[in-house]
Amino acid sequence: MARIEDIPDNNDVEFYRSNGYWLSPKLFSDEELSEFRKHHAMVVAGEYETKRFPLSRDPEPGDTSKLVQVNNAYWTDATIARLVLSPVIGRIAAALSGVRGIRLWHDQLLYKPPQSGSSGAIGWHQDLGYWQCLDNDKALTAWVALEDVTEENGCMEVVPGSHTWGLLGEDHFYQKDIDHQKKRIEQKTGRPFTTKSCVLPAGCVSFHHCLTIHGSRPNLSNRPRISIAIHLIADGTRYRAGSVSDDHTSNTLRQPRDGDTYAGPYFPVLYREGDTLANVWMNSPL
Ligand SMILES: O=C(O)CCC(=O)C(=O)O
Repeated sequence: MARIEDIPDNNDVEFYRSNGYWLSPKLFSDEELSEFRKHHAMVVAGEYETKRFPLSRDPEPGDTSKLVQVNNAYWTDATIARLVLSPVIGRIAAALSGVRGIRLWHDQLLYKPPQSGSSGAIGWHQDLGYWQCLDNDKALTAWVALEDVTEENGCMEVVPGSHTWGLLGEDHFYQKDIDHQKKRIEQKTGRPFTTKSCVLPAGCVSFHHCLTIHGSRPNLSNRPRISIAIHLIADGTRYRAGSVSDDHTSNTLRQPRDGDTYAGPYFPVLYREGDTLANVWMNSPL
């Protein structure tokens, strides 16, 4: 088994660059996973350990009848913060996207209820469609499976290679009829839309490029799908004013001016080239 320091290797990086996604081996121990699941459940229930609220959430605590999304859940809970700011995830993300440092853009804790019906589906989209305020396309997402994620419980699906198709303007996170949407994108691009299911054992992480088309189907199982998406940007990424994403919630944290770098405590560093594990944490004030 590869040592964690040797992940990703050159083949993994090559795979990510050609396909726009990559699935990691298990990065977290069973003990860590059990802690993460406990704190994930607390956040879903609205029990905020730090007494701080997340940046946003939908629906409010108490309602788990549909997909629950909590943005910047790491503000609310120290254990979730340890996961979201994981230097290992930062180092892997930097290697895959070929950058020298990685900052958090925002996190998104997800709970897809059992037997979700179509309310658990996530429409096909490219993340950059929502992040057009970023001045580059080096952003990526680390999606952490806290339980085994399968086709039955509505794993994420990606369209390999679609990160090279450009920005399509077809972003419908809340679209529930994803097969209809798929046909429309096929007609628009004239390209075959083949998907790959990101089936992940608990503790594994999928990484996807911000232009990779992805979405997911309902949870057909009797257990919730438990995960967290960690959205990441290259250190040095700047705000590009005047795009349709000016109102992205991360821009409401401060009033950026065109060309401002996303930096400071709202966009903590997960990893910088040359960091040791000890000083990564020094660089990551909450
Ligand atoms: O959780 C899913 O099925 C999709 C998540 C997603 O859209 C993302 O992480 O960017």
